[in-house]
Amino acid sequence: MLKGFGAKLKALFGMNTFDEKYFETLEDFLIEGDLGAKLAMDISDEVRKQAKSTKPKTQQDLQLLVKSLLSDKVSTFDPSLDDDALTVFLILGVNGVGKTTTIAKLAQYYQKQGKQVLLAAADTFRAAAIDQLEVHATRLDCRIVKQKHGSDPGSVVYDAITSAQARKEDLILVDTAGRMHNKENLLRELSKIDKIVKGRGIDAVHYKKFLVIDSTTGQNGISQAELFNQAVSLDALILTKYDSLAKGGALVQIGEKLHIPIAFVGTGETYRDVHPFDKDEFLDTLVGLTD
Ligand SMILES: Nc1nc2c(ncn2[C@@H]2O[C@H](COP(=O)(O)OP(=O)(O)O)[C@@H](O)[C@H]2O)c(=O)[nH]1
Ligand SMILES: [Mg+2]
Repeated sequence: MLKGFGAKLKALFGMNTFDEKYFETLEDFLIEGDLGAKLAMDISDEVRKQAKSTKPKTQQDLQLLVKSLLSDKVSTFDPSLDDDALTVFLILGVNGVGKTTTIAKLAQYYQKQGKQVLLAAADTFRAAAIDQLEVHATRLDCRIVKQKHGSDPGSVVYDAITSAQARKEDLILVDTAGRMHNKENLLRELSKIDKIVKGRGIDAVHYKKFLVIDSTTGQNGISQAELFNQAVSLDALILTKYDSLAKGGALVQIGEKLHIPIAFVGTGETYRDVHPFDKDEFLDTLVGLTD
């Protein structure tokens, strides 16, 4: 639990005694905060080293020290769009992480910037998935391209790009099926989609692959990111359900292991609840510098 982790760190920093027990407790808290055993050890060793030389005086000095140690592990993805080119965002992730909801939120986010957004219902595996996206499209007054249940996702993407190009729209948000979560399936489906996107003249700058991760799943998110990143090279992560008992520490691990930047954070179920990732704010919360 993220807030609990920050609060624990705070209490620990409050002890202000730098004995062995102190650093062991710090390490335990970092592990509980989902930073993983190795990273937790590295960080607490580094704090131990630096605490000797710099002698942090206040609780806040120590929080800032941990923050600075975590800071180079996490990076931010700039989600701004080009003014005069069509961009395609492929939204990937296992079932239930929040892909479809995030697509609806992002549609509104970019509509508010004056962008023409098109939704592509490429999760053709479940009929309900197409319906769900259509409900959002209607509510958001956003165009949607869909085919019938069971059709080829690549073909939906082809139709969407062709139609967006004809209408000079700005952004296509592609919903995908969560069942693609084994490497072979993923590779097969995505290489087809890749070919279609490139064949329609969309270059790498305007074609981004996002992995949606449910922040409440902690370590699971890391194995998902590893799997997807092996199959396709991910451009950025979107962290959902950050409003619930989030284990944001896993993000630091993903950042360190895979070097994937974070684009957005989802903080609830309404359309407004999506925000570009704010690294400073994220780290402040993680180490308990904010409440
Ligand atoms: N609290 C909260 N719930 C979310 C968030 N994003 C998605 N959800 C919920 O997670 C569930 C699954 O979302 P959905 O978009 O259908 O997941 P998908 O299977 O990946 O497309 C739904 O009940 C959403 O309302 C979020 O940021 N916060
Ligand atoms: Mg979905």
